[in-house]
Amino acid sequence: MGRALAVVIWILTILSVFIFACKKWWFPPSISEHGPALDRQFMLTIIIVGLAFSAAQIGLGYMLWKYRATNDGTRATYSHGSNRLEVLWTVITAVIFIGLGVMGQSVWASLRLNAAPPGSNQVEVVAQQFQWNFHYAGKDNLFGRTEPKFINDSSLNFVGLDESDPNAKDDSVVTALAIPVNRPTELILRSKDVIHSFWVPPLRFKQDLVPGMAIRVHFTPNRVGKYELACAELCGQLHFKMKSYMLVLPEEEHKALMALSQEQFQAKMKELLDKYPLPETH
Ligand SMILES: [Cu+2]
Repeated sequence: MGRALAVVIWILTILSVFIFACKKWWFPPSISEHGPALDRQFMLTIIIVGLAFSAAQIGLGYMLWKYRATNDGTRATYSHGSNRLEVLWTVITAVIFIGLGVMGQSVWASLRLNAAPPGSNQVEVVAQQFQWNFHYAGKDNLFGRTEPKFINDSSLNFVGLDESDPNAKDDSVVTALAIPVNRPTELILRSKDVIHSFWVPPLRFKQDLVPGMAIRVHFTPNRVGKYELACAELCGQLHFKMKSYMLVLPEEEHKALMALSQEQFQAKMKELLDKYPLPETH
C-alpha cells in the first residue's frame, strides 16, 4: 500500500509540473510596457516554487516507500527530528519568499504608488452592479465635476456628472474603454456600490475598485487592438455580465474620438469595436 501511494504521489507531481511546463493553458501575449517584467517575475516565482513543490512531493513519496508497513517484525522508532534543520529550512524558505516579494514589488509599485507621468491620458472609471462606466474629459481635457447627488441611472447619468459645470459640456460617458497606444494612461477607479475589479489579462493589470476610494493606477499599452475587460471580483448575482472591452487605438484615431460629442462618441465607439477583432486565443 505504501509503495502504491508513493507512486500515485509521484505521478500526480509529474502531471502537475507538466500542466505548467507544457504552457498549453497560458497567458495571452502581453500588450503593455510593464508586461514582460511582470512575466519574468512570474516565471522566476513559478520555477522556484515548482522546484520546492517537486522536491517536497518526491521526498514525501520516498518516505512512504522507505517506511512502509512490513511483516518482518521491526518496530517503529521515535525521532524528535532536528531543531537545527528546522531552523535552517525555515530561514531558507523565508529568505526565498521575502526575496521574491521584494523583487516583485518594484514593478507593482511603479504602476500604483508612483504618480503617473505628466501628460498621461486620463480616464475616470466608475463601476457599478453590473456595468462599467468610463468618463472621458473630452476636447478641453478637463473633467466635468461629478457628485453622488447627481447620480441618476434612469436618466443615464451613471457617474453623477454636474450638467451645469461648463467643463462637463464636452464630456462623454460610455461603457467601453478607449485609450491611446504607446502613451501612459492613468485610470481613476471608483465604485458606486460594492468592490469590483478591473481586469484585462493581456494588459497584465488587475486592480480592485473600492467604494469610497479613488484609486489611481497607470500603465502604457503598446499594441493596438480590442481586448476583453472583465470584472474579476464576484460582485453579485449578475457579476458574469459585467464585462466590456478595452480599445487600444493609434494616437490619431484616439484623438479624433476624444473630440466627439457624447452621441458621436458612442456611435464611433460602436464602429471601432466592430472594426477591431479580438486577438486569437491559442
Ligand atoms: Cu463587478
